[in-house]
Amino acid sequence: MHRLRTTVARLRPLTAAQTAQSLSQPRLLAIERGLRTLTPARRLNTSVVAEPFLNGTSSNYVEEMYFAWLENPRNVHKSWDVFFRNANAGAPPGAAYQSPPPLNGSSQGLASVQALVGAQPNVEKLVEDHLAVQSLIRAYQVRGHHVARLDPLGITAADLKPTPSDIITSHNKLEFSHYKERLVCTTGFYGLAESDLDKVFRLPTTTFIGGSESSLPLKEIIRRLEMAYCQHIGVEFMFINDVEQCQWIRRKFETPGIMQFSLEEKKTLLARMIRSTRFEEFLQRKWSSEKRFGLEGCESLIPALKTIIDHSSQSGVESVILGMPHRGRLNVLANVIRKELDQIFCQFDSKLEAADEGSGDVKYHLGMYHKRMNRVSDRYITLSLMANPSHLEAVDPVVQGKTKAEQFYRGDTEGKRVMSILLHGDAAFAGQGIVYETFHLSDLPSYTTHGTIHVVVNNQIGFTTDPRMARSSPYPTDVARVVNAPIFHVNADDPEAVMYVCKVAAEWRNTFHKDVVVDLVCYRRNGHNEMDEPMFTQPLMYKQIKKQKSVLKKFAEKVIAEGVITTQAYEEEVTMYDKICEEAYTRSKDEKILHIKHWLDSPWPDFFTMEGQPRTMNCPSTGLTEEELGHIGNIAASVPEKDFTIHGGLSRILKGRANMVNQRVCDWALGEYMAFGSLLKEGTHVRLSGQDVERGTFSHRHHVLHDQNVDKRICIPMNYISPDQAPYTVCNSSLSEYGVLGFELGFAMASPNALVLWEAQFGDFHNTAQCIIDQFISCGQAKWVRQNGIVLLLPHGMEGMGPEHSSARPERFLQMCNDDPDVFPKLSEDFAVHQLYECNWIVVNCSTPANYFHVLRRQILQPFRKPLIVFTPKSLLRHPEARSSFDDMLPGTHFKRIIPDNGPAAAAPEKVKRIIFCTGKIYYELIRERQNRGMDESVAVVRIEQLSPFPFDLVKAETDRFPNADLVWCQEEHKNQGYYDYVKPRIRTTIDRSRPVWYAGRDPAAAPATGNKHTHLTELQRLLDTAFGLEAFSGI
Ligand SMILES: Cc1ncc(C[n+]2csc(CCOP(=O)(O)OP(=O)(O)O)c2C)c(N)n1
Repeated sequence: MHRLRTTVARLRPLTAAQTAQSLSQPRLLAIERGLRTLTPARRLNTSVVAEPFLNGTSSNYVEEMYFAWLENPRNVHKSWDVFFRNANAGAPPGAAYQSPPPLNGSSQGLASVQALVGAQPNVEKLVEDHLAVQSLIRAYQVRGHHVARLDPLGITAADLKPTPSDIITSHNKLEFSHYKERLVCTTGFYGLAESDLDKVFRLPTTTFIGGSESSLPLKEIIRRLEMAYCQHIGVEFMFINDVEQCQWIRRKFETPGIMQFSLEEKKTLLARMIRSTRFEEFLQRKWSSEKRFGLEGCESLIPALKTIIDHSSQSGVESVILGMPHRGRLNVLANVIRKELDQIFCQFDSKLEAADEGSGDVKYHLGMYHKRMNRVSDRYITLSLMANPSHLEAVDPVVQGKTKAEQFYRGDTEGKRVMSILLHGDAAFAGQGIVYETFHLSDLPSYTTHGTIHVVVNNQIGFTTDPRMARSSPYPTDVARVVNAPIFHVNADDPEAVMYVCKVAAEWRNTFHKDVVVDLVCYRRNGHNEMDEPMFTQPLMYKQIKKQKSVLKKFAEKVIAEGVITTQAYEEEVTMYDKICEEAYTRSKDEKILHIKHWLDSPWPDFFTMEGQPRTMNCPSTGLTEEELGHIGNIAASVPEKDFTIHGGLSRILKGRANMVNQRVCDWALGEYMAFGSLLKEGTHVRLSGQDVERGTFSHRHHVLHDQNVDKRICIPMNYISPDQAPYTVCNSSLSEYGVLGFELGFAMASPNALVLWEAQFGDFHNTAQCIIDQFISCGQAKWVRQNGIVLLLPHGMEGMGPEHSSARPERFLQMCNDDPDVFPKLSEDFAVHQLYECNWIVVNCSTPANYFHVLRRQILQPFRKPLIVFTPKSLLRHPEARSSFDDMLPGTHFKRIIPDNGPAAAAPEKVKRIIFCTGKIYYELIRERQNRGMDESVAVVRIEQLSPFPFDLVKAETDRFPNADLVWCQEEHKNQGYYDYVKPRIRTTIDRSRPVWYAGRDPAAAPATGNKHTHLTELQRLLDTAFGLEAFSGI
């Protein structure tokens, strides 16, 4: 198309002599992307130059045509194509030329010419034209969204790219007079001519534009395609590799007259637009200098969400879980979730005191849970908006996890009753990797929520950054293409189009149970927040925005003109809503205190008292009977089916387990089995998720047995413990930490009666999920008064494996603990449980399988929920000494916060010269070294198993027991890492600073461990020398 235009533009008169000269020489031909030399392979036959219609002025034109034809026969009109073909085929003078087909579409003239070159004219042309029409239809389906009028401001092509050349490119050309121009463009690509406009073409089965008709004139085909794909909706779906799904979408957008609304629907839409718009205006009037991240410029978000919810409720959805960023959040709370307006307004009152403990959070981060009647479906529906941090998109996997859990507990295996909706900003959707990680969970069996509806508030700016600086993809939504999610772009200034795509999105999810994206292309009327001046950075955009009529105004004018509502009725509706806001404002003045509890997104009503307190402050024994231990142990060692062939190596491992059960001992994996198995038997769901957790990174767990002869035939013995047990879920996850940990956190949020564990492959990999740890796990309760019992299993230990794979960074977790290092707490009988209740999370490093077993069980048997961080061992998994007797797991036994030294040192405590406090695996190195040095009586080694909350009471008991001993903290980690900075001030507070606390461990370092095995061993020996060198600290 462009090529042809260029050629014609260069048309200029030449003399006959010049013409002759130019024809006989190679010439330069300017082509689109630069200048290149072209020597025509074929020469214009001299006899043709003698054609009667050629003369001095037209020959240059002919020449241009000829070169264009040589480049591509489609560059020229069909009649020229035939002419040059005939001429080159040796047609005699005068015979090559045939007059072009008449504009009325008759192809007679052309047919006779084609006969000359031996073709079957009608058939060939017919086939070509039909193929061209098919290509044209397909081009609209594939690329119509490029030219749809998506931007309400009309200042940018929403996808940032120039208009494609293979479809009709002008949206305002639905009148016949414009067809000519478009067909000139189209001709180059498809070979269709203006004369074809009235020709009737058979429609392929891949289009629904015909409605009940199977053929249409080309003119009508184009008109209908433009209506379907190039108006205010841009549909991106042709990348989906499923014919049925593509057909479904085509039917939804192509069927003539499909986008129609009843009078009632239009009235509801208007009412929703009024609420959305007037809510923001009310806030602006009352609190003009408060940040609220208003929705102005995308007011149609509210009817969009309500449409999705209405249609989902009609199809049987009972619970919708939403996650969203700051933009328009208060509006969503007010007009979608239907939080009481006075509760929202009183959040603006800076004088109100907080009723709840903890930090609380700003109003545009709080969550909400609400069950209400849906007026459209006449069914109850629960809506919850998850609380979230400022970190954009971090809530995405959390929403997915909570949704999955709700589906799981309701037995909703297909996602028909519970669904999620995620809202996004355009910059965040494109920029944040967690979006991608979350998409990749969407189709995994243990993580799918059977389709999420994503709604992007695409205001074409991120804070002050333009899209062209914010992303490299054409659309902000391109990330969704990886999971074959259809993407519906829509001009948010057209509320009817918005409503329609939202209806289709809800139907899509209900039909295919797959993700779908609604991209609301809109603008932001104010700055990033209400205080910001957008003209500093986007002057032209904001000049345009200032001129932009509000969407409510435009829509109201439209429906009033259509007679849907009178001006008076419209104004009354507006006044009525303003009055609702005013009355709520007056009521909000009566509020005396702020209750964050009223903003809970995941209440656990049966778990707590009415006041939200634990029902008891006791934690029963976490031990099991001998019989239970034996039974679970036998299951752990068994292969349940006769004809199930397991790997020989695994048979040996299982036999080893059976031997342990006979000997009444547990290794680490068996201790874990006992904990999980017993909880399941007691009715608690257990879910273990993470990379390669089914087998265990260190090949110690083997919770899923694989038949060696039958593909995908597996057995999970843990699910055969007892007929009425709770189900066990163990699932290898995608290779994501941020996404999967967020997901499990969300899963744990749904119910307190589940042990949900996430295991890092190696502990240090948790840092790619740092946002979930920092923003949700460590402080979630403080900010949002909601508890969570998630367990993090973080393999940790210096095994000479290099800087990576060694440290789970205990120092980071300990640094975020909220217990005061300088205050010795008031002791009481139930001190241990109170301490747990007060803390923000529990950090343990167990040295025995029994203690690991107890701490996992305590997680469920304690009367409240706290996150639990467990530094788990690697070499201890198989260490012969790191085994526990069943005696340590029987009824009456508990988790040991510290394990005192009960060896020879304890027999004569006054003779003990040193207490070495330590945690985790270094204990085994210390006791071996102590034995080698014959110092069992002079040095006591005390294990602190629960680092946080710090066992002040028990540490005090140990320091009191050995009054003549000096105190050493020993760790294998570097001094600026590990536990030292956390334990040292707490031990000093415990002993009232009466003795120094010495350090035996590696020197400070930047990396967590050395990459050199020899250095590793030297460092280890040096720290052991220090720990047992009784003179090591004298004179310091
Ligand atoms: C992870 C993260 N990085 C940076 C920020 C700071 N920030 C807050 S809003 C914003 C712009 C977001 O733009 P967009 O996603 O388009 O949403 P909009 O505010 O335009 O609705 C940024 C960068 C943040 N909140 N979270």
